[in-house]
Amino acid sequence: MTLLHGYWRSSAAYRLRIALNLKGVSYDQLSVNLKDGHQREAKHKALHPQGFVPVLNIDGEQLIQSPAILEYLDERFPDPSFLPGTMAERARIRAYAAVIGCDIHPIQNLRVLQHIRTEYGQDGDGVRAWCQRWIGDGLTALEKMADSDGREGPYLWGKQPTMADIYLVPQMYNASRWGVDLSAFPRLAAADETARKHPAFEAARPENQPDAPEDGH
Ligand SMILES: N[C@@H](CCC(=O)N[C@@H](CS)C(=O)NCC(=O)O)C(=O)O
Repeated sequence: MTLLHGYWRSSAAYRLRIALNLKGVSYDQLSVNLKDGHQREAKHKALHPQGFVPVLNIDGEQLIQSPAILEYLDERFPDPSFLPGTMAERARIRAYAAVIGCDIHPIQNLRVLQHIRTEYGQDGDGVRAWCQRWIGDGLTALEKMADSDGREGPYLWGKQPTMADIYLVPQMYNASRWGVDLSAFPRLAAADETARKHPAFEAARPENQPDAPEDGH
């Protein structure tokens, strides 16, 4: 049995839902309520020492860290490939993913935002300004990358979804949540819109998850 320990609004869990759907792997979900702090409970920390989601149980293994899990899934189920093309092209697709996964997402993490509130006295506006600043910075760089690559699309890298889209769509969702003006990123917005219509991405959307609250908050 494949079991995803995640949370409806977690970007990193969202990546894995998209990936599992693209690979046609069926899975059950176990919700770890981040809002109520269940990720910090001993039971969850026994699975993930950082107290994060996602965790994936697959093939009798227990995997953590979405970048590592995405690579595992791509090696285990090679078709369709998340990293098509030459070595240099694959490195470029990984670079798109890394801008989001290494540089944008970690500083929007719940525990970081909570720390900014409690230790640095920021209110909702302060936290929002932080998110907008750093998400905007990262997306500006990504838009420039997409522009200089000049790929035809309709996905971020080409005709099929790749690792770049798996990272992009959850990050764009998160950016909207923080009120980032996405019209400043036309290439990213177009790729995001295309990908969100794909059934694998559609089924992975936060609001379509069993643990999503009815009021969407
Ligand atoms: N690098 C990790 C990051 C995982 C991560 O940041 N998870 C967030 C949700 S998207 C989390 O569990 N946050 C809990 C917290 O900050 O307390 C991965 O990609 O798996």
